[in-house]
This record gives sequence, C-alpha cells and structure tokens, in this order.
Amino acid sequence: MSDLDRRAEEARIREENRLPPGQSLTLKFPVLHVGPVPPFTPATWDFRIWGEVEEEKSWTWDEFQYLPRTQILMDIHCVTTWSKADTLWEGVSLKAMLDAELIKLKPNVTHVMQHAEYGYTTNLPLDVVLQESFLLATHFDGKPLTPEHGYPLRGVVGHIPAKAGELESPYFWKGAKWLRSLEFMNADRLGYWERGAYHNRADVWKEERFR
Ligand SMILES: Nc1nc2c(c(=O)[nH]1)N[C@H]1C(S)=C(S)[C@@H](COP(=O)(O)O)O[C@H]1N2
Ligand SMILES: [Mo]
Repeated sequence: MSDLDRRAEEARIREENRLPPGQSLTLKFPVLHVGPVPPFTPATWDFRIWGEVEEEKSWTWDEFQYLPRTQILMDIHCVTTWSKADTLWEGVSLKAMLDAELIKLKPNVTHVMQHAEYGYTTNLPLDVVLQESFLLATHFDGKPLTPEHGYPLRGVVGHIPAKAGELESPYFWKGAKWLRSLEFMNADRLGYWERGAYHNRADVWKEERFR
C-alpha cells in the first residue's frame, strides 16, 4: 500500500467523523510495549478473576476455549497518534461472562484492573469493560494473535463508529497484551501508564492523552 492509498483511506475515515483529533491513519499494525514478549506455556497458563467477586475463579487455556465467543469490528486509537480502522477482533466478552453468571461480582465493584505478564497493568471503570467495545481477545483478523500483539490473550478497547457518542472510547493502551487476570475493585487505582503521565480516563475524542 502506498502513501497515496493511506491518505485516501484517511480522508474517507475523517469524512465519516471517525478520526479523533491529533490522530493519523495507519494501514500497518504497529507494535508497542514495554519490556520483552513473554513466552506462552499452555500447561501452566491460567486466566484468573479476583478481588471483589463472590468467588475467585481461574480457567486453564483449554477451559478458556469453551467460553462464549464474539467478534467485534472497531477502530483503535493509540496515544502515540496512530489510528487503525475496521480492526476485527474475536474473543470473550466480559459482559457475556457476567450475563452467563460465569463471573459474579460483589455489588460494590466500580473499577477493573487488567494484570498482564511481567506486571503491566491498566485500569478502567467497570462500565467501560462491560461495553461491547471491550473484549478479551484471542484473535485478530481471523487469526490467533501473534506473540508481539499479545498471544494468547489480550484486552482490547476501541471505538465502534455506529455507537459514536454512546460508548466511551479510550486509547488503545487501556487493553493489556498477555493478559493473565482481572482484578475487580471497589475504588479506582492507577495502572502502569496511568501512574506515569498518562490520562486516567483517556477519551480519544477529548484528546485525553496526558494529565
Ligand atoms: N502487557 C502490555 N500490554 C500493553 C502494553 C505493554 O507495554 N504491555 N502497551 C500498551 C500500549 S501503550 C499500546 S499502544 C498497545 C499496543 O498494542 P499493539 O502492540 O498490539 O499495537 O498495547 C498496550 N498493551
Ligand atoms: Mo501506546
């Protein structure tokens, strides 16, 4: 794809009011993270939920395959100013897990911390992780995630154009690659970048990049 193609696509996305302020469109899929790519060991991998839940639970990699699955198409917006349109994700919706009572929250839950390998964390309000634009993703574009994009499991949050104005759309750092657990909390706590200079809410339309 040439830069001409990119510009044409960017003009179209902007025309559709899908390009937040200060962003430019990429047709690539940049890789961004701190530290090395962790190895995946299926025999010992688990995904846990803990904190303000009625019952702590964990799923092995095999068990995780049997959870209800969904696909979502959304635009993703990185705080470093690249955006990518129409990205297709497949995985498990947290809302669906709650609806199926696979997870039972205590009534006081307000926020959720994603915990990833090597200690990366990121926090979001409960409302936002229950939106259809948040997914525990195993697949991108019909294929398993690649190691550098978070294999085997990552949180993803983006923007669904048809739901503009209805759902919160945080920057893409609010999805943890190599996700290993969700901690349900009764108050907000800051994650890795949020403790740095990054904005806590991180709304792409309000350009909430830094505090
Ligand atoms: N575990 C982990 N997840 C992470 C990060 C990280 O450093 N570690 N970086 C975040 C940031 S800043 C971005 S922009 C996205 C990048 O995802 P990508 O590499 O798939 O584009 O991952 C997010 N998730
Ligand atoms: Mo980022």
